[in-house]
Amino acid sequence: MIKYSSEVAAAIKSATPIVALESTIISHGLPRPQNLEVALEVEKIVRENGATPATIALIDGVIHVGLEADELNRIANDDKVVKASTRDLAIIEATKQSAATTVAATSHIAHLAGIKVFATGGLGGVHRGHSYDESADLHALGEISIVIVCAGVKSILDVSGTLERLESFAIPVLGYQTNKFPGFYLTDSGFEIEHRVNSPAEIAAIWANRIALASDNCAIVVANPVVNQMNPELHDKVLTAGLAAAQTSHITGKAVTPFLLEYFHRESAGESLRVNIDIIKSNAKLAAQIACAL
Ligand code: PSU
Ligand code: MN
Repeated sequence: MIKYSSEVAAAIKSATPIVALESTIISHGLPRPQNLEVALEVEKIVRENGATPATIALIDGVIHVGLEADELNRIANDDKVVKASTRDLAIIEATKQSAATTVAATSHIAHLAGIKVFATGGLGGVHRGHSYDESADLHALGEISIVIVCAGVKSILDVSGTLERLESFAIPVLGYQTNKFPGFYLTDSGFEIEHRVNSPAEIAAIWANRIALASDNCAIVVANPVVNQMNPELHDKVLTAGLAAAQTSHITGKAVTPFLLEYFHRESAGESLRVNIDIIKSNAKLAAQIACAL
């Protein structure tokens, strides 16, 4: 049921490290034409750090683990590409649509393919003011054993509520060289994290221990703070206006996150875009290092 790119197929055969990459950030998270440039650059960073990139998506109903150049181009530029969560996968396959996969869906497919490390920008979580709008990312990560490298949860979310839900699902959260939970566009969300790790080797040791102990079968969240953060005043101003705009425009369901990200990129005059690109590049690098250490 899975089509592997030639590069990923070779990596599986030779049992060399692989990093899964999601595709919703390409189709629905970043504007054109930067989205394709960033997707290619991120794959390059994974290679330069000793691992093979496996960008995951569905093309004409077929699950792809690793995309060839024309396929990546399609995910970046075809308006018909939909955003798929885990619940959509069987439907997209049956109806032969093309879809980009969220953190939830990408983790599921990566796990099917035996990939242990995954890089994204920011996790989905609990939305502000809507306790029933909770990303399926959280539920998926509660059930899938994978290391996910992110810059915390997106700052458009209720960060404290999301941290509580991560605790409910018993998902371990590791601060990478920090005890401050990162705030996606911001280096520090204002919340503490108990556990700090300082190297990929330490993460590999934790991974080995949990297997030996059979203690947990869910994801490990590695929270990697962005170095050059967005101006916090600009961030808060755009966020307040964006949340109000989402409400007056009656944006619901899976459109909420893409709407807010696009609002940010437009209203911050590219400042949030710069930071989002930094985030995904830095996370891809760390994910490759972790994949090698595992
Ligand atoms: N990180 C980014 N940009 C994104 C996403 C993550 O920097 O666009 C995507 C991921 O695919 C994540 C999704 O799973 O946003 C969350 O969507 P929702 O809130 O609808 O679950
Ligand atoms: Mn939602």
